[in-house]
Amino acid sequence: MHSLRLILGDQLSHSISSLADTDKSTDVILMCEVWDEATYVKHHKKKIAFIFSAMRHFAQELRAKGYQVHYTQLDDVDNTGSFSGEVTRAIERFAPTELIVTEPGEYRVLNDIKSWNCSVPVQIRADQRFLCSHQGFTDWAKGRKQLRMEYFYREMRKQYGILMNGREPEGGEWNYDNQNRKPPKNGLTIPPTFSSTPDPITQEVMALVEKHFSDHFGDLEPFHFAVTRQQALQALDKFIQQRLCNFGDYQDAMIQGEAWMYHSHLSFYINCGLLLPLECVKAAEQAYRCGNAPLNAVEGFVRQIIGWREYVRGIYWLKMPDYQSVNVLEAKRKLPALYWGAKTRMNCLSQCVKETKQNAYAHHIQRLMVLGTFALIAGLHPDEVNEWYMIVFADAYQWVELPNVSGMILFADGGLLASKPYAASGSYINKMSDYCKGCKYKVSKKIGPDACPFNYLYWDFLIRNQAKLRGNHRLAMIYQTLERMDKEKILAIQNDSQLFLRALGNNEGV
Ligand code: FAD
Ligand code: DLZ
Ligand code: SF4
Repeated sequence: MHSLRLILGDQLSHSISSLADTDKSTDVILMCEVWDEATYVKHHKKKIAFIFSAMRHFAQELRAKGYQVHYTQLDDVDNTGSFSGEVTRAIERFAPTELIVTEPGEYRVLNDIKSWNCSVPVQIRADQRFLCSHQGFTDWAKGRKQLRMEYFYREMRKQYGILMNGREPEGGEWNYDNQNRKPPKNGLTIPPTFSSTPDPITQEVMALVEKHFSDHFGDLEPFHFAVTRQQALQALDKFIQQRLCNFGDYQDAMIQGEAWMYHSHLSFYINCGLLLPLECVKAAEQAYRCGNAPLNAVEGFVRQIIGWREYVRGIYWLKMPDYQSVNVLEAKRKLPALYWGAKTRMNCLSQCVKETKQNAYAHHIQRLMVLGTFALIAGLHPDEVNEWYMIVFADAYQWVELPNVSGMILFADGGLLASKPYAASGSYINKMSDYCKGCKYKVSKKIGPDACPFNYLYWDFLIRNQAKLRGNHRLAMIYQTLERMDKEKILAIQNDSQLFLRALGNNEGV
């Protein structure tokens, strides 16, 4: 009895369940770069280079540990271009008695695997890198009217004993956001993010990406992501030592030209398996226990990982496949060219898209409150927005991207994930960033040709969706304000919005 073990590009963990109990003398590990995965959406060039380089380094590490690894490179002449094709070829070549794989992160790939007409039995193992199993999440969700992240998060804290003082949360509170989220102040010194120099493996992959994917969005160079576990551990250490202490305070802040702020920039590594979520959380807790980072920062970071990250994955598997077609607000608009870097006078969007193109990264508030809020209030179709988010970020996999986009930013699930839409006028961006200072539009103006488009689109969104949102008790005060607004102002808002959205739709440059 010997097995073939398939390891996917986001399963690069030595502790992955598909590697457990491998007999190194008989079993074969299969890894493959396939055209289908690189092009089912046209991923950012940096994302493809990152995944391929990390895969090749991982294969090298496995070989050094004595595993027999069969690795298909993208331009190998026999490469069939799909997982099923590569698995079929490997089965013919190695004649295993069984195929073993850890469940894929995405529904699309799981469906694909289940449809394979394999000549050997396929064993699909649970992905134990996540802290909450599918069954665990289903049990938690069962019978609840609302699936609020905050309550799920508390369960995770208790279950894993993270930041706990016996049965009580460390410091007496579960959440310290009232101390977080300060606007940016002048003179902050932000430590640079982790940076590595491309080695020959990465250089080879970069040449491959340039050759085959030059028409994909994004800058390939400079490339400085970690591509091995050892480098990813250095990136984690750098965050813990240099940025964690300010993570909470400036979590929501945006500064012109500062793409990385005090965020961790670890999602790429956690999502592809180079880092494990629990080890990141424990490293942060350790920093707190040693007095090297304040509780508000550490709790905030822990919540993102064992709270939000696990929660969105739970929602994804609970609600797929229907979740990928939700569109409760019936948004219809196509994605405008400015998301691909077309010139816009809106400085906030221009900055966030520019940084995304350079880095295959934008931090959470840029994704949520600039790129996301605009997509919501401009009424962009969820399919268009989901595809864009899948393409442009190096950490994007559907299990995490879809709930954040359709649930968190677009309210397309009708409030399953967020209790109200994250719609906002320009004043939020003005409070949390210095973008408005360099903008052609005036954030203080509500209507007129030089008024900030977020200002009138915000009200227009509420007016357009009144029938669906009026009953949301968290929007009650806003709708009362709208009811008191004089008719002329409402007409001016609608008129400006129409003109703006028409120009946006025609890609006329707004
Ligand atoms: P930090 O701010 O340092 O946070 C620490 C970690 O917490 C992250 O590395 C990540 O693992 C986790 N995390 C934080 N927020 C979330 C969240 N909302 N959902 C899940 N995990 C979270 N994250 C992805 O990993 N892939 C995506 O494709 C993705 N798409 C997003 C789309 C939208 C519209 C929004 C609003 C958020 C999205 N996020 C996504 C969540 C979040 O923005 C990123 O995880 C984060 O910006 C990554 O940067 P970081 O590692 O510096 O995170
Ligand atoms: C993101 C990605 C890309 C671009 N290419 C590959 C690939 O060629 N081979 C591979 O095994 N994985 C790749 N990945 C990651 C997969 O998309 C990821 O494993 C699935 O989405 C998980 O469901
Ligand atoms: Fe963005 Fe409006 Fe500020 Fe310009 S004025 S940067 S469009 S929020």
